Amino acid sequence: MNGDTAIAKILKAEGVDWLSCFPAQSLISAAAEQGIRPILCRQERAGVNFADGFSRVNNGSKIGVFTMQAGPGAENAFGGVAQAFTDSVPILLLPGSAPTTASGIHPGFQSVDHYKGITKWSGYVNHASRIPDFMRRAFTQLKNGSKGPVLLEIPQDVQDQEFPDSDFKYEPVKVTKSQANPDDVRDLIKAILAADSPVINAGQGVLYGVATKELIEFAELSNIPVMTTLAGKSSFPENHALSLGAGANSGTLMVDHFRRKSDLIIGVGTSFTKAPFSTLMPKGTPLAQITDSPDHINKDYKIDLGCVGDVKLVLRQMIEELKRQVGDKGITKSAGVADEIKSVRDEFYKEWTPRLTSDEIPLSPYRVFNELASNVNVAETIITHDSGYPRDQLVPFWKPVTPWGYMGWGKSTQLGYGLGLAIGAKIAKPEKQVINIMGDAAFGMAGLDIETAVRSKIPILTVVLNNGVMTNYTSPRPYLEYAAKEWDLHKLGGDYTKIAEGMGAFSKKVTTPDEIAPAIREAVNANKSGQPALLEMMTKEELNVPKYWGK
Ligand SMILES: Cc1ncc(C[n+]2csc(CCOP(=O)(O)OP(=O)(O)O)c2C)c(N)n1
Ligand SMILES: [Mg+2]
Repeated sequence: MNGDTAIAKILKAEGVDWLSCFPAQSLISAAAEQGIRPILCRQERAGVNFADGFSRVNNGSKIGVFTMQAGPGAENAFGGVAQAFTDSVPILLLPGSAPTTASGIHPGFQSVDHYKGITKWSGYVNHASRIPDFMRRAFTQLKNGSKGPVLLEIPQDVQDQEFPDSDFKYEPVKVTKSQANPDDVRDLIKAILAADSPVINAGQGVLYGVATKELIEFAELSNIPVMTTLAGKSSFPENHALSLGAGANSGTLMVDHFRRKSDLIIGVGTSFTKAPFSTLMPKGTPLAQITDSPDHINKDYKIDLGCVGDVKLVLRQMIEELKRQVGDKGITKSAGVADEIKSVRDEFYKEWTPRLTSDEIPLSPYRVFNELASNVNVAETIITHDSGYPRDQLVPFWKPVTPWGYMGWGKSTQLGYGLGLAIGAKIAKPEKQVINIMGDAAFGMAGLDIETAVRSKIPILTVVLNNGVMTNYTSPRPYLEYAAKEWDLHKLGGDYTKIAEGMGAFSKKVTTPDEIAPAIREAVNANKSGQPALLEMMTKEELNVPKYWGK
């Protein structure tokens, strides 16, 4: 067999049943011959984003794969891979490469070198018979330990190279997991019992570790309120009495109230990464951390108590240890905590309900989100934001109740990423209503891949908040202040309803509040009939976001 067939057979063996791609790349046909559906994107960054969204909502148990040509294809995918790297998403990248006889010479783009800084692991395959070994290494990196993109650079002559069928042996990689040191778990539980106001901060490790059930059990047993990180949003149901919602750049008053008074913050499945879109932990509050990677401990914060192991297994250990120390009924001392959360939540909604129910024209983005939540089945929805104000405004108010009901992202936050994520999520979970919310600048970066969704019958709903500007890029923020005054540099134009229609999507422009709900219902029906949809909400530039920290 040749190299391409070997790769395709291995992908199939690893459970890959579709391939995100852009030609010229001979692997695409070879994969299709093995029954792997190719989905062709309009540009490589988006193609990488499809693979990314797919891996996410599959908890990394199924891997999104992207393949592209040598040179421009490999170069143009860079942004998507960088974003997946910052968010630690396991995806497999298979760029083409110059023939082995021409590699390593300017101006050839040597992916294995250039991608080194934004992949968890990368390899260069110089002989077709080595493909099974390299693919085994790649899938081992993808499935085990901390997550991240993995790249295998395979030159065209190696893709074409024949080798004996008898040299082809491949068994899918098994996932290996470990528990934490029992002494660490004992000390953690002792510290939790000694604390007056502990708070759990749940990260995306809970989602990837499929540990929501265990997290709920532990939170209930210990009566500890749960906030999530941005990437961890939806790892704990936000309709639960112990839920505080998410803390990102913006977040809820409940997160602020409890993080301020906490005397122990327990990070579960989080790297505790300091980033512009994560909530800073209060200075001086002791931190405990449960993570599958020792590299996370003491990375950005001093960690007082660490437990390294698979999050689900460690939570089980914690449940057992808590019962051992206090009995099967758990803790009763902080019985009033749910009431306290409720009263802060009431205060939070008292402050924001006028915006969530606003009749303003142009529309308030908050009203749009509120109408969305009332007109879709939240439990059967996967939603994601885009960068800019759509993220900061959606995160505090969308209340996911199932794992991956919200795809939170953004260590880096590339405009337009949410559209590709939504497409990947819909490929993974066709039965779900998948929605991406994007600003008008974000649309400009990625909007043409709606045509991919149409052509490939991936019916997602895109909501564009068209406020005609990049919010807050003029005064009081300094980025464009003078340039905006002189040149209107923050203003954008475009009729996104017409553009979407031109790509074959259902589309509608919404200008008044009473039109929002019927338009959502029409769009959802279009999705149900297999057609992607775009709703262009004519919104105002809304500067207010719930952000209590830093005040
Ligand atoms: C690729 C990329 N370039 C620049 C930025 C910085 N950035 C963040 S939000 C934003 C403007 C977003 O405007 P829009 O999409 O219209 O959303 P709005 O905030 O107006 O609702 C910019 C330029 C980015 N996130 N990504
Ligand atoms: Mg805008």
